[in-house]
Amino acid sequence: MTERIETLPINDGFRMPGEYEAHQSCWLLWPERPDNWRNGGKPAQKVFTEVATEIAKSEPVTVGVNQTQFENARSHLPKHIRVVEMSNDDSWIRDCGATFVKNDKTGEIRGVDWVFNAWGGLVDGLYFPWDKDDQVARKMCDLEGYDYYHTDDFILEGGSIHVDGEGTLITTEECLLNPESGRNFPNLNREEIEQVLKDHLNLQKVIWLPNGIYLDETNGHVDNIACFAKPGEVILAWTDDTSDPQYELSKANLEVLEKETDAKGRKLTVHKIHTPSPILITKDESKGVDQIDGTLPRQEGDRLAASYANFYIGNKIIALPVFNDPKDQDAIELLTKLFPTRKVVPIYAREILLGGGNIHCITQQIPA
Ligand code: KQY
Repeated sequence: MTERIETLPINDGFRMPGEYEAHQSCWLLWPERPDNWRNGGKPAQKVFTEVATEIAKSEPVTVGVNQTQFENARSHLPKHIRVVEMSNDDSWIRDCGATFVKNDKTGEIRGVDWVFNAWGGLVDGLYFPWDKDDQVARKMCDLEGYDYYHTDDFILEGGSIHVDGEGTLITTEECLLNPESGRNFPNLNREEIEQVLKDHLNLQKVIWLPNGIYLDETNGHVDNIACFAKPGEVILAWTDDTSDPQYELSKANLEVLEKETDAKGRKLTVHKIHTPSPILITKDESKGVDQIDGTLPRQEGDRLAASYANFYIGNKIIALPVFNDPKDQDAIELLTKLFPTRKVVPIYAREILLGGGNIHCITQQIPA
């Protein structure tokens, strides 16, 4: 059995690597809940299978699945993908799974098990209960054989942070400093929140973007609006359409990024990745989702939080969500230029988007 460690990663010489550093493997969770995924999760399961299969071409993949779906998941997923029974409330392993840190001197990996409360608990959470999700991080660490740190009362989802691996983290005020989001603020103030992040991920600098993507139900996770392409280079979701509410949100973020320097004192280069045209839930899609008291409803005409920034950086691929939009091609070209050693694999991801997130949100890497 693995052990819970009571010290802090920063004092033990562990840091969170950038996603573009080498991975040992990747984890996903199998989608099924009918009040979030339409038609009993069947269309989403097809896309999750595609994402897992593409990622598995350059790193081992494990998929965690509830007992009742084990046979079904096993029959869909290729043999070389490991399927393990793991109780969960939904399939957002970026958020409920462990964040992994590495000691560069010894090569040792450890997990960080944050408190997960379904994006806001009883205040602003997206479903109840979430106790199975909250155990996922710990179970991943046990199965992989990694000791883990636990934050007793600090709530965090992995999709609300991105690191450059060299001491810098980006996040959003909309999520981490939102007094109505049911997380740590204002019980902890900005400096205290920064300190927990610095202690657990080994950081010297936190960059606060004001906003996430328009109407993101996670309270503006950074992984839907921005990420690092490499140290010193940030990709920012953008639109030139000044009539789109996204314009002001992205502009405010750009102003911060243009003024900021990172932990190493570098000015940041910003690459704009243009959002697709607004994507709305259709009547058919809405009808396919069970309406349950306590779960965020999916209503016809609601705009989805679509963004190309929500991609996964695999060892040899970029798993990129695309939407059959003219901007798909721009995103493919930009990422091909920014990640020259990786193949950009476009995956039609509307079904994941309908569940409230995208490819980055359903994946979690373990560093090599
Ligand atoms: O974007 C994410 N990181 C997760 C989205 C969760 C949506 C739950 N319905």
